[in-house]
Amino acid sequence: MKHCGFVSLIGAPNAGKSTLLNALLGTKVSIVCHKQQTTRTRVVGILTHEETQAVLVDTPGIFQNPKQRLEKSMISSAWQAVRDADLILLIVDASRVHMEEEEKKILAALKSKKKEAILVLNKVDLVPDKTKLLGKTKVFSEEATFDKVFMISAKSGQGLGELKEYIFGQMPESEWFYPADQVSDMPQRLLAEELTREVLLHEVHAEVPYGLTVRTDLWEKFENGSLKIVQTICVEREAHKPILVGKGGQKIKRIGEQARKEISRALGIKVHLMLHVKVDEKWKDRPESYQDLGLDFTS
Ligand SMILES: Nc1nc2c(ncn2[C@@H]2O[C@H](COP(=O)(O)OP(=O)(O)OP(=O)(O)O)[C@@H](O)[C@H]2O)c(=O)[nH]1
Ligand SMILES: [Mg+2]
Repeated sequence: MKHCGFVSLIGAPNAGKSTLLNALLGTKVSIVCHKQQTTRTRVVGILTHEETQAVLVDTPGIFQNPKQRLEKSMISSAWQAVRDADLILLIVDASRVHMEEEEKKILAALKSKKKEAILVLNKVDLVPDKTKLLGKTKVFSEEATFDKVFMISAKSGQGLGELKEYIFGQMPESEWFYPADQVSDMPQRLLAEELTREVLLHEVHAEVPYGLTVRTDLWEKFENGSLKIVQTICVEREAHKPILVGKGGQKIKRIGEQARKEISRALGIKVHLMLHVKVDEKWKDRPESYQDLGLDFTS
C-alpha cells in the first residue's frame, strides 16, 4: 500500500526552514542566507522511501505587517501551504530567547484554522544548555498543543533521522504524486535563477536589500552537452547598478563565476553563464515577475 502526503515547513524568517529542507533531501533545492526573507516562493522537495513519499514544502518566512505587493504574495503563498498540508512543521530558531511576534501570529492562525503542527526546535547546536531547550518547549506548549516536539540541527544533521522517520510515518494512504527518482518540482531555469540570487544575497545584500530579481533571457543546450545561460539581474534603482557591477566589472565577474559553479554543480553539466544588470524600477509591479516565481499577483 502506497502512502503520500504534503508536509509544510513554516515559521518566522531565518528559522532555518530552507536549510532543513536541503538537509532532509541531501541536496540543495532551496537557497539559504543569514538574512531574512530569502525564500520568496513555495519550494518543493520530494522524499521517497520504500512505499512512502513525503512532499516537503518550504515556504517564505511569515513576518508581520507586509506592505509591498511582493511581501504580501510571499506570505499568502506560505498560508496556502498550510491549507494544503497533511503535516505542518513549525520551525523555530531555538537559539532565540523569546517567542517572536511572528510566531505568536502563526500559532494564533493555526488555532483559528484548527490546524495542528509539530514543533521543531532548530539550531540546537547553538544552545549548549539543554534546560534552555526545555524552557523554550514549555513557552510554545503553553500557547498550543503539539503532537510531537523535535530538537534538531539542520546544519549538523542532529535529530534529522528521527524527524524523517516520523514524517514518513504520518503520510496518509495515497498514490505517489511524483516519480520515485524526482527530488524537486522546480524547473531548472528557476533553480538557476535562485542560485544566482543566492550569490547576490551574500555579495550585495547590505547595499541592495530585497530590491533585485533574476530573469532568464536565454537557455541553450549545445550538442556537446554544455549549457549556455544568459540571465538579467533587475535592480530597482539606478544607484544599485554600479554596486553590482563594481570597479571595471570586477564584482559582477566574481558573482557570475560563483553562480556558474553553483548552477553547474546543481545541474550536473558544464555551464556558460552571462549576467546582465538592468534597472527596472517597476519589476515588483509587473504580473510576469510573479508568474516567473510561481507567486500569485495579488493587490
Ligand atoms: N547554527 C545553525 N545555523 C543554522 C541552522 N539552520 C539554519 N541555520 C542558518 O540560519 C540562517 C537562515 O537559514 P535559512 O534556511 O535561509 O532560513 P529560512 O527559515 O529558510 O529563512 P527565510 O527563507 O528568510 O524565511 C542561515 O544562515 C543558516 O545557515 C542550524 O541548525 N544551526
Ligand atoms: Mg528560506
